[in-house]
Amino acid sequence: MNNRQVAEVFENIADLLEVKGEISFKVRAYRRAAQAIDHLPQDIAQLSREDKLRTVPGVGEAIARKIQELVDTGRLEYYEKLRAEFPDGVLKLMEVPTVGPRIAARLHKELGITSVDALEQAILAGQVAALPRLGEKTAEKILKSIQSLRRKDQRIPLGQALPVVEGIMAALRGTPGLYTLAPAGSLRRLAETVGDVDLMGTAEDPARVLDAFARLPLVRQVLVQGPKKVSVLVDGGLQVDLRLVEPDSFGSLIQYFTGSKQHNIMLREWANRKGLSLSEYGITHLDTQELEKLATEEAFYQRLGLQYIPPELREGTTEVELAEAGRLPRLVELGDIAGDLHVHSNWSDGHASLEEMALAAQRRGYQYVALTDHSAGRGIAHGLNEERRRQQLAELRALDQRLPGIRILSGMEVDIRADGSLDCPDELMAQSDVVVAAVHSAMGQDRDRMTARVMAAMRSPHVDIVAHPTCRLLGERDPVDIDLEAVFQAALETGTALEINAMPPRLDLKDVHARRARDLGVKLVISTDSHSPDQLEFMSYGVGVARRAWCRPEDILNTRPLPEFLARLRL
Ligand code: DGT
Ligand code: CA
Ligand code: CA
Repeated sequence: MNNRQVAEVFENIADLLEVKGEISFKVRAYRRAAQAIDHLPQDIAQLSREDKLRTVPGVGEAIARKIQELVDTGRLEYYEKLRAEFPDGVLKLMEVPTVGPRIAARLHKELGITSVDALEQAILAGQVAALPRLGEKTAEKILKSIQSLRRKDQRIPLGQALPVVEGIMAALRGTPGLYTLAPAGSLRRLAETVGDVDLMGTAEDPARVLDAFARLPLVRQVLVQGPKKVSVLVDGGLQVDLRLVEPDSFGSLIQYFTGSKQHNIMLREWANRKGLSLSEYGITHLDTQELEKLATEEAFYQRLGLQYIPPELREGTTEVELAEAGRLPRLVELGDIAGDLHVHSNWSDGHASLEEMALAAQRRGYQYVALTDHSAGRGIAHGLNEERRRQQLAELRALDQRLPGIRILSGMEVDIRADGSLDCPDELMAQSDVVVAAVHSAMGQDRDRMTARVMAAMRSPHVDIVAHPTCRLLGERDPVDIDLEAVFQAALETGTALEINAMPPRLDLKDVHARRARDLGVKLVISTDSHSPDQLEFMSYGVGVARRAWCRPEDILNTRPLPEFLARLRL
């Protein structure tokens, strides 16, 4: 157990004792110990093994014994017993930010409330406001924080949140006296969904900027307005917080609020061991208690003696240790992408001509693009039969001759039928530069059949890439049941590449799966699956997934120049 985890147990004990109405010095003792452990420069487990726990301020005989039990066994009998005295819901009540132990205790004792739902009902029925010394205002505040907690459960796909945030930033950019404005939180880390949006900034006149923000036309409701921070709900239900600070501490602010929480915890523990304590205000030197402010995030990480850690890597895995060793990878960037390998035209279910799609790719500066209309089996997608494919191929070749500076590859998206066969004659696939295979039907198959089905397609010598391998649609359709580990092995054996589909509702492979595939050495491509010219822009979402998967340019096949790309695709 690490220091944070041990500290958390003692915080919970203090909370529960307070709910129980225990004498306050006992509660305070646990809180003080939790605090001390949380800010301890040394490893608590180590101190316990060396029998030096009593050197920690606030740790007496009784707490020392509890720490020892906790780090030796991973559990604490006293804590388990204490927890058993309360229905689970009471601890849950305290997850509502405005409900502390004292209020939780009263809600439990005086109204018999043991769940957040019941609390909401009681507030709406006026029971909470009627409690002595609680009142209308507190009840209202609690209700608001319950609602905000609920909204956080309904996470919004990045593809919906990002355009809204870009709109807000563009609208605010001209505000007089605004110096900097930047997103933080999960949005900046390009997580696939966001709970809420955290914007950070600096301004000459914060009040004026916060006012302008609260008055934006898309703001539906102002939740909280203070001198440094405003929280609003915008159309579509997204919560957006804007926080402003002095320019000299912007670096620590944006670092803190970019998170992730796990990254911050890991970083804080690491810093504690160096005698430093981190917060949104800066870096505090524990020996002198002196606070050092940081204007930029680069300076923040540099001051800690770490390589700059890109936001996409800040998930609390191995990024801190690798940054310390100077071994973070150079992550793939949008500018590294040399071509798009999954693009549709109005020959199948796309909305634009081959030429319009090719021109859009050319405008993006790509060296190549594969036009991959559907094969005939895709009835609904108006797939190409042999005759139409021949006509389309002629047009593709003419286009390739005509357009300078970009190579138009002739591709197909071939359907993987329920039995694992491909819905396209071998000779048509053989004439294609790039064959993308994908599942579009019978998605309810069990794991064994689905896995065998995709692996069968990978064994075809014509299939170069498996597109959107799990078929999930964020918030709409669960991934198919498939053994990805087996698929990765098959990809290695057959040399088939797997796609990171960049369509915002797909992002498939997703970050953690793409990272695993990358670690195994599976070939990866990033493609947009565009059905209109503007959708080629989705490439940035796919690059975001690849970055979260720790991919370097060399891990992504379509960063390679054309000859190398074609050679490696066929390997
Ligand atoms: P979200 O909004 O659920 O998609 O995820 P985030 O990561 O944006 O989380 P959010 O909005 O609750 O907080 C923004 C950042 O603030 C978070 O990534 C790290 C930091 N933060 C928030 N609460 C805590 C905390 O209790 N401890 C630490 N160390 N950092 C926190
Ligand atoms: Ca957030
Ligand atoms: Ca937030």
